[in-house]
Amino acid sequence: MKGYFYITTPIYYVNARPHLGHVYTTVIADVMTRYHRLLGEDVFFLTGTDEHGDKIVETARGLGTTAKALADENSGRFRALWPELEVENSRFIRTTEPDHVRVVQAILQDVYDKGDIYFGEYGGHYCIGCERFFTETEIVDGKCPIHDKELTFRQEQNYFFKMEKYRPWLIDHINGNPDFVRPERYRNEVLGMLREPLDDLCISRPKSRLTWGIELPFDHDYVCYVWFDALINYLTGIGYPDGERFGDYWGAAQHIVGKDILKPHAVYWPTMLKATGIDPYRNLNVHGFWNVDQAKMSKSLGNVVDPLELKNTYGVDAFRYFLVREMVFGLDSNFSEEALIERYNADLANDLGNLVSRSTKMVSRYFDGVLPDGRETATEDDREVRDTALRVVKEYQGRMESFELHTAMMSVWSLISVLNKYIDKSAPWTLAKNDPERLRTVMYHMMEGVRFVAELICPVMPATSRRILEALGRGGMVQALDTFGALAPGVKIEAQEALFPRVERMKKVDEAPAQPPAKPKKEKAKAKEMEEVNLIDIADFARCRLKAGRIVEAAKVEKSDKLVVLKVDVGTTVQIAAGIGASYAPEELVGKYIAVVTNLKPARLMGIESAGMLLATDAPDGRLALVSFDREPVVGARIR
Ligand code: ME8
Repeated sequence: MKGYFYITTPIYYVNARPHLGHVYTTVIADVMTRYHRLLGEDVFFLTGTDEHGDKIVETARGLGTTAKALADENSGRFRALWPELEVENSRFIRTTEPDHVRVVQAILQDVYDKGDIYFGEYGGHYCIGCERFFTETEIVDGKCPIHDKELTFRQEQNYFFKMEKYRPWLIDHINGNPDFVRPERYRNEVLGMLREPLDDLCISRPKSRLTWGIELPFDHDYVCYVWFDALINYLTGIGYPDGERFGDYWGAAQHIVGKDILKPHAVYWPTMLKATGIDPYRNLNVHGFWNVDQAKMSKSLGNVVDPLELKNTYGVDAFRYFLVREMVFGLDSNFSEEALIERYNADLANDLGNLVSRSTKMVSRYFDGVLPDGRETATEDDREVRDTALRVVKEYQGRMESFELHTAMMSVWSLISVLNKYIDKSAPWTLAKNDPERLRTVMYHMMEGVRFVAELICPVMPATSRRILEALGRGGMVQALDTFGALAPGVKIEAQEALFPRVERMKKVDEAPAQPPAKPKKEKAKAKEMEEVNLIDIADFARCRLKAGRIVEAAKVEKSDKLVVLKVDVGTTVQIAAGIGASYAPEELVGKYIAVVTNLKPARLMGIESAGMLLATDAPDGRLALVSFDREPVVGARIR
C-alpha cells in the first residue's frame, strides 16, 4: 500500500517579516518532507500565512497602511523566502483565499447546526500578541506569559464553541495515543491544562469592533475569531471536504509547532475536529524556542536574527544543518553566530568536508579516479565500516520517525567519524607502496561509506548531498541503504576540493595583532590619513554586539589607580573590568546606563575576569566620559 505523509507548519502572522524562529519550523518540515520522499512516500507539505484578526489591523494602523496591503506585503516575503532556503512546500496557503473562506464558513455552519455553538457573554483577559484569552491560572504577574505584556480586559456578547463538552474525550484520546502530542513534556503540559474544566471558546468578534475576518454564516454582524479560522487551514490546504487529497492525506497529518501555540493546537483544534466529525490529526510535534545571545528574540531588544543574512554568509546547507543539529527538538536553544561558526568548522569543514575531499582525491591519485573493486570485507576494520553504515541507517530512521532530528544527525556523524578513523588507521598512502590488494578494499569501503553519508544528509543538506553523489558518479539518489556494496566498481570518482571552506572566527578586538612597529614620521602621517579614510563594511560593524547596559555594582580594584570592577546588567549580568577609576568614583557609577560591547572573548585584567568592554571617550578636562543615552534605554537592547 502506498504510504502518505502530510506535514504542516503553523501559518505565520503577517504583522512582521520572517525570522529565525519561522525558518526553523519550516526547515524542519522540509527535512521531514524530503526524508519521507526518499522513503518513497507520497508527501504533501503545507505552509502559509495567517492574515486576519486584531493584531494585523493594529499593526497596519500603526504603519499607516491597510490590513490587506500589510498582509500582501508580508505574505509575499514568506512566500519568497522558502525557495531561498531550499524549502519545497507543496502549497502556500493564505487565509484570505476564497477556498479557505468557504471551508471555514461551512465548518462554522455545520458546528452551529449540530448545536455546539451558542450565543453568550464573556469577560476575560486578552493578549493581542497571542490573539487569545488567558485564564487566571495561566496569567503570570498580571501579564501574558509569552509576550510578557499587560493583558486587555474584554467583555462582549459573542458566539461560543462548546469546547468543555469534548474535554473527557480529549483526555481519553491522549491517554490512548501516547505520542499524539510529543515530545512527552508537552503531552504532560496538555494533560495539565485538561485537569480543570475548560472555558468554552469564544469564536466570534463583533463587526462593530473588528471587520477584518471571515463573516459568520449565521450572523452577519460578526466575524470569525482568528484562531478558529486559522486552524482550519490544515483542512483547506488539502482540499477538504471533497478533494481527493483530503481522503489520502488527512489520516497521515503531522503538525509541527513551537511551544508558544501548544494550547490552540492541542486543545482547541482536536475538539474542533471532533465537533465537525473529523478524525484527529496523527501527531502534534512541538519544538522549543530559539533565544538569541541568551535573550528572548524580540523586536524591542533588536536581536531578531535575519535568516537571509545567515544563508548568504554561510550557505544554505550549512545554515540548515546548524538549525537541525543545534536544537534538541522540544527544548529551547541559544542562537549565536559563534556557535554557528564553530559547528560549521568542526562538523562541516573538518569532519564531512575533509572526508569527502581526502577520499575522492585518493581514488583519483591511486586509481586514476576509477573506483576499484574491493567489495570483499577482509578485516575487522572493513567490517566495522560496513556494520556501522548499516546500523546507522536503522538508528537514523528510527530517530527521524520520532522527530529526534538532532540525534539523527549525530548518528550520521558517528559514521563520518568511523570513516575518518578507518582512513587514518589503514594509511592508504603506505598501502599504495606495498599492498595494492588491500588498498583496493580500503578505497572501496571508504567510498561506499561516503555514499551512505551523502544519502543520509540529503534531507538536511540537499545540495551537498547532490554534489557528493554526483562526484561518485551518481546523478540521482541511489537509495540502497540496506545494501553495503551498491556503489558499482568502475565508476568514475571526481576529486573534490573543500566542500565547506573554513570560516574565520569573528575577529575580537583583543585578538587583534600586536601594535605594528613604529613607523617613520612621514609614514605615520600617511597611515593616519589612511586610517581616517579606512571605510569598513556594514557587516564588519554588525559583528560587534553593542548593548545598552545598567551598572548594578562597582568597586575599585586594589593596587590599581584606574581599574574598577563592574557588574553590568545587559539582559544577563556580566562582569567587566574597566580603566575608568581615575575618572569616576565607584558610587557614582552605580545606576548609570552605558554602552557595552558584549561579544568580546573574556580577558583577565590584573587577575580579574572581564567579559565585555564599555565605551568612553575623552572629556575636555582630561578625564574620560562614558558613552550614555539621552533617555532611559531598554536594558539589554542592541545598539545599532
Ligand atoms: O502563532 N523559536 O504565528 P506566528 C522557534 N499565526 N520558533 C519560533 C520562534 C522562536 N523564537 N518564534 C516563532 C502564529 N517561532 C499563528 C499560528 S497556526 C494555525 C497559526 C515559530 O507568526 C514557531 O513555529 O506567531 C511558532 O509556533 C510560530 O513561529 C509562531 O508564528
